[in-house]
This record gives sequence, C-alpha cells and structure tokens, in this order.
Amino acid sequence: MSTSQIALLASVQQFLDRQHGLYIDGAPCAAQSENRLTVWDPATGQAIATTADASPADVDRAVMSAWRAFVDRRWAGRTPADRERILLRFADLVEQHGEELAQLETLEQGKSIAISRAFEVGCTLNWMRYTAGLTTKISGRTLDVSIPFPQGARYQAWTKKEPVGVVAGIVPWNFPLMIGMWKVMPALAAGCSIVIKPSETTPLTLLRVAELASEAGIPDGVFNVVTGSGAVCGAALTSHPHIAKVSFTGSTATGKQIARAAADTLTGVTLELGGKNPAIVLKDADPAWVIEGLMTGSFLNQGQVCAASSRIYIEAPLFDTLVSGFEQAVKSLSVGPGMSPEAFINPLVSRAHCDKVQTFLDEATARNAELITGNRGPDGKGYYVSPTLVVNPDAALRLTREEVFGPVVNLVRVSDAEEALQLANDTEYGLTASVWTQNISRALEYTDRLQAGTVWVNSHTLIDANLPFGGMKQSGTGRDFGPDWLDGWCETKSVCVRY
Ligand code: TXE
Repeated sequence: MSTSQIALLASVQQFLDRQHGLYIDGAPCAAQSENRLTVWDPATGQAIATTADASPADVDRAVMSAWRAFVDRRWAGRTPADRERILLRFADLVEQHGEELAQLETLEQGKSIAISRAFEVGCTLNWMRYTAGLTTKISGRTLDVSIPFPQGARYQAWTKKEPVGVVAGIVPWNFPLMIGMWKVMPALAAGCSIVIKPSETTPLTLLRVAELASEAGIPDGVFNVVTGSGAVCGAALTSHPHIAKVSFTGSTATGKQIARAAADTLTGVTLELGGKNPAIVLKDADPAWVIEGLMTGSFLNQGQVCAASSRIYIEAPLFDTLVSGFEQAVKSLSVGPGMSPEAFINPLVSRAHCDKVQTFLDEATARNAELITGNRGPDGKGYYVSPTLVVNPDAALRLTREEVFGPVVNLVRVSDAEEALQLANDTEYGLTASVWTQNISRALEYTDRLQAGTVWVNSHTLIDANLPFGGMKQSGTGRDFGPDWLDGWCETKSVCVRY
C-alpha cells in the first residue's frame, strides 16, 4: 500500500476555498438558487468544496447569454483562422495550468495523479489542438444540379457548413475535464456557443477551465458553465427551447430520457452511453500482450471507463495460463489515494457509486461465484473496492450483463472462438470490443463480426482524436472525433443560384 502523497499547489487550495458560482457571460457569477452541493474527496470522504445547485432560472440566464453571443455572431463571425489561433492559445493556457487542473481532478474524482496528468490534461491537450485545427478545414462542396426549369436556365449550387447554434453539453464524472472538452472544443471550433453542465460529483475543473477560455480571448457568453443536479439543472438545460444540440455522455437510462425530451423539439443529440465490452482471446494470442493490454483495458481509472473491457472470453487451451497471469497481475496492483503517484488502483468516485459496485460483488459472493481479489484500500473513509477477477460467472448474475463501471472483470472459458463471438455479441450494448490473436485473417474476420463502434486487435481502450468513437445498439448514437467531427455541430445549408 502506498502512502506518500504529492504536495498540493497553493493555487489549488485557493480555488477550493472559493465560493463557487456559475460561469456566465465571460465571468464567474452567483447563482440565484441558494442551494449548494458538496464536493467530496473520494480518498478521505471529506468535503473539499461546495458549488451552486443551479435552478431553471439560472440555466435560462446561461442559455440566453449563449444565445445572444450566437445571434450577434461575436464568435461565429470571426475568421476561421482567428478562431483557430484563439483555441490554440486556450490549449496553451490549459497546458500552463496543467498541474493545477490535474490536482483538482484527482481531488474531486479520486483517480491517480499520474492518470490526471497523462489523460485529463495530456490527452485533453491533444484533442484541443486537433480540434482547433479543424476550425480552418470547415468546407462545403460545389454540386452540379439538373434542374430543367425554366427551359435553358443555368444554375450554380453549393453547400456550406454553418454552426448549429447553442449547444448543451452534459458531462459525466469519470473523466470530467477530458470528456468536458470533447464537448466544448467541437462546439467552439464549429462557431457554436455552449452551456456545459459538469456532473454534480465533479464540477471543479470545468469551472476553472472556463476562466482560461476567457483569458485566451473566447468572447463573453460563448462558453458558459452551470453546475447542479441532473434532474433539475440538467433537465432544464437539455429541454431549453434555444438549445440546438445536446451532446451527452452518461448512462443509457439518462441518455434515453434526453432523447425523448429532444424528440419534442427535434433537437439534435449525440449520445455516448454505457458499454459491457467484450474481449475475445484466441488460443494463439500472445499471453504477455493479453495481460498487459487487458489489465489496463479493465482497471484503468478503477474500471470507470465506458470503453473498458469487462468480459474476457478465452479459448480453452489458454484459459488456465491466463487466469494465473491475471491473478498475479491483480494481486500486484497497489491500492491507495490518487495523490499517491505509485498507487494504480484508487478510490471510486463517490460513496453512492462505491456502494453500487459493491452490490454486484455481494450478489456474486452470495451465489458462490469464484472471485479473485487484489489488495484492499487503506483503512479509513475512502471509497475503495479491491480489483477483482470473476472466474466463469453464472449467466444469471447481474455482473455478466450489466455495466459495473468498477474494478471488476469477468474471465470466461469458451470451447472455441465461435462460442466467444456469440457470447460477445449477446448484449444490448455495442460500444467497444477487442480480439487477441496473431492470425491476421481471424483478426480481420472478427473486426467485421463484432457488433461494436470500435474494435481493436491486440489492444483495448486506446482512442485517438483522429479516429471516430461512439456506440452501436444501446451504447448511443452519433460519433465523436475524426476529420468529420464538426459535421455533427454544423448544419449543411444548400445554396442554388440561377444565372
Ligand atoms: O449517470 P447519469 P450516473 C454509467 C455507469 C454508471 C451509471 C450511472 O454505468 O454506473 O452510468 O451513473 C446528468 N437531464 N456511466 O448516475 O445520471 C448528470 O447530472 C439532463 C457511463 O452518474 O447519466 C451528469 O452530469 N442531465 C458513462 C450526467 O447526466 C442529466 C459515464 C451523467 O449522469 C439528467 C458515467 C437529466 N434528466 C456513467 N439526469 C460513460 N458513458 O462514460 C442526470 N443528468
């Protein structure tokens, strides 16, 4: 167990001590609502800050600020090169404040400071700069048309991309900064305004980043943050009549609620929802690659990753070797607070989520499932769950079908690859999958047959700004990332000119 912890920056303590409000019209401001929400440190169970619990009136103020900024074209009216330059400056400021943001993220979310530095800040910077570059690549097409009337008339026609308007971004708690910026950046690159709502559990980093956006030169009203509950603040935001698009990452249940509300106004939605992601290990796979890749794929961020591998189907000849390899790896993981850089497994995000994950394990224990557990967290109030392998779980257990979103992975023996494929696809989800083999023909066959938005070969959970990502089936709709990312944040306008 690791105990040495990094020292907190003075700027982090100062930020925690503030009376946080909302961020509207380019400045922090008090909420009308007097209700407050507490932010807890998952490593200690101690309160570290409070934030505003915004009311529908607060949300309306933020959306109207974004709406005014959009209709007077104070951002969309700038040249693409101008927007790109400002967004790159924004990325530079996030980089300069990287350690402060990483520490805030670890304090509110619980994850390792090493992961906060590498992912929440490092990867976010890659995505920010990639998306800034898309600003100057927005383009339409010229199209030959065959309109026969009036006889002899000639036409020129083309399409142009226009920003959709005011976007609502709803952010979960597993990667608050990175996923938040996956909503902010395409909106800003396309010329939209945005009102973003972080999770009530992890609201701090986006409040800080909004200040850096203003410092970078993003005009007032273009980037607003409201904090508050999903049921009141989130629902008021996503159903506001001036919202043109909702970008949501979270649970399938809430995603469906948002889609139903959006149907009334025909608001566009991108939904990135849960997963129960399979990995198929064929008998010729390299065991060292499998252990290394699927330990990270399953336990990164305590398994609180929508793309995480949570069901591993292993062809019989390799099963015993891999179970003992995984057992050794799991038992070697150090468990401790995120502020301790050498602890690989850290607390889960909240008391409620920790209890929820524990219910899956309690059911498995009660029904005599074979569990292999790693180290326990330090004694005290932290929200720890030991990393756990579940060997050949009974199909009736909840953890065989439902998203656990914790440090728990199923290892299942299959007689052959066809059985693995059938089990892998037997789920309502379709976010990610992987196949592990040294046979290129089998690998390519499985990339075709696995029903998932992303299929990896000999790796899992590795994403890139230039590679589209999103779900099939009940894992969502729409794609983020890639060269066509901004299409989802733009309308296509057709222009037709007679001459
Ligand atoms: O999600 P919610 P929760 C999965 C994971 C987890 C489960 C529940 O399995 O155990 O979801 O997590 C806001 N209108 N994922 O309860 O409720 C809410 O305030 C508008 C997968 O935290 O979906 C928060 O900002 N917004 C996942 C966000 O939605 C609403 C990441 C997500 O909360 C709302 C997180 C409403 N009616 C959890 N209700 C992934 N795909 O990565 C809530 N919200």
